[in-house]
Amino acid sequence: MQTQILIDDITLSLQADGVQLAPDGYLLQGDQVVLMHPFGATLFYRHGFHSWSFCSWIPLDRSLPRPSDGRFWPQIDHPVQFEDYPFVGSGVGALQAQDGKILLLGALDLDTRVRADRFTLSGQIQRPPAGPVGPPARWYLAYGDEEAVFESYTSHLSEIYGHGRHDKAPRVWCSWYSMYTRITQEKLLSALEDLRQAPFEVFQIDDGWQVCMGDWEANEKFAAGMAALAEKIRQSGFTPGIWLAPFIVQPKSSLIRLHPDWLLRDERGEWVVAGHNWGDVFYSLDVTHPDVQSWLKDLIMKVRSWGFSYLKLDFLYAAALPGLRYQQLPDEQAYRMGLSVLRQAAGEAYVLVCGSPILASLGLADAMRIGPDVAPYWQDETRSNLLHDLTSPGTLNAIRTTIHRLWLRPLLHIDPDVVFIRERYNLLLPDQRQYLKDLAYITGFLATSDPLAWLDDQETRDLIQFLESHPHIIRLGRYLFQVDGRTVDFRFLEDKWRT
Ligand code: 9PG
Repeated sequence: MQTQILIDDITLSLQADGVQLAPDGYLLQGDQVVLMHPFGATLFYRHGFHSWSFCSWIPLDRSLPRPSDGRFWPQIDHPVQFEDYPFVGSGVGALQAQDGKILLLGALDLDTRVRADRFTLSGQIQRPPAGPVGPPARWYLAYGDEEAVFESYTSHLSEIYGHGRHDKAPRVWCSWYSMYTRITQEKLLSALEDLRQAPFEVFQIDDGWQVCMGDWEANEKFAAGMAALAEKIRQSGFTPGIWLAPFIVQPKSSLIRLHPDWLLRDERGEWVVAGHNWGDVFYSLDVTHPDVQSWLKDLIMKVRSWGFSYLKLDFLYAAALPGLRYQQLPDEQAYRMGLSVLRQAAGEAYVLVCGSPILASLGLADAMRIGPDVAPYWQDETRSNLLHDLTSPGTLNAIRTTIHRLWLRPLLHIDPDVVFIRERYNLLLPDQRQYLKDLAYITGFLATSDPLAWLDDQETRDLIQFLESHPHIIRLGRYLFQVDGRTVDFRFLEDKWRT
């Protein structure tokens, strides 16, 4: 039906199957809802598919080139979102009015997209090609102050999906942003020994311990096995944490050889490429397959039995790529089914999801990475600027997407990625390092990868002070904060995607 609604001081024409007044806006129903808006070529809030995907306010009258290296597309955004790139987002989208208020259209169902142009703001749900047709998709529509509108949206989401279980995020030492895949048992034990008195809760082993994606056993660099290492971490007073990418498989894995029928396939019957990394392609598991589900459950139980109770689950978007599945579910519903299996097997363990679809992970994760990877440099010229990949590792890309996802905070712990205290092996300027620290305070999630051996005495004191202070945060605007009375200004993010 076509109807008109009055919202604050604006009249909107809209098309939907149902419209219902709610205390803080409207609830709409419809697999497709379309609103005519009066704002013209204003700013559009573009919300990327998963943790790393580009998220920002962007002007509707200026296009942004699509990332040009197609090999990376699967790990950049949902394939459908390259069609109207960048004026399409996952789950939620918004437009800015002349006076700074915003008009938000937020899905309450999964597999939804929000698109905009200078005349319309619209939402669509993706239905499986031949699956059963369910009730029409549900949407929340609101207009007003940006923070208030996003907050009402999160309260609707939390009613449907639930929220995280822990009050305070743990402070985490993570091996990635110093040692990368070059970790060894010896290096980690020595970093652990140095950190003995440092105020962290979690010591997390990242990528590099496993045989390969799919074969989740200790490799030859971890001769004593992962249980022995977890025990050492526990004895040092930390919660043992570990990285896994449970939904992806590498061509060289024995898993692929043993179970070629467990992989997600396209219409031609070929395995869906989920991205390029580690010098090769990688594929996705079909997480709706019952045998895959029991394998996933066993994997998590195994890692827990080794003694790990903080799990960083990465590259999760792979299970939400389009493909033919054992059960014909829409992409994000299929993903959520897989994540539920992991969540259940994880029991009381703390689950941080990364590279993960956003709405589809709510209620199942304790924490979520909400931006791409930081790096010990500001911007990677080649991949970010020349190839237009705004998810490529780099501090500017990470800060941009993270700042635009702070609204998720009431729903779970939000992880902005690590801070760098070190000056060694680091191209970030002091100001740039400070932005990361302030962002950590703003999100409430504090982590680093710096080994103490890389820090001088002053830097070690800085790290401890960083971990032990609890500054008072006031948000003054979209890009403006006060951290213990000091103004922190992220306005360099306005309109800035290339430098
Ligand atoms: C381990 C890392 C770290 C990191 C994760 C994730 O597009 N890419 O090629 C790409 C590679 C790695 C990556 C993100 C994107 O990082 O976010 O914290 O755990 O994996 O491999």
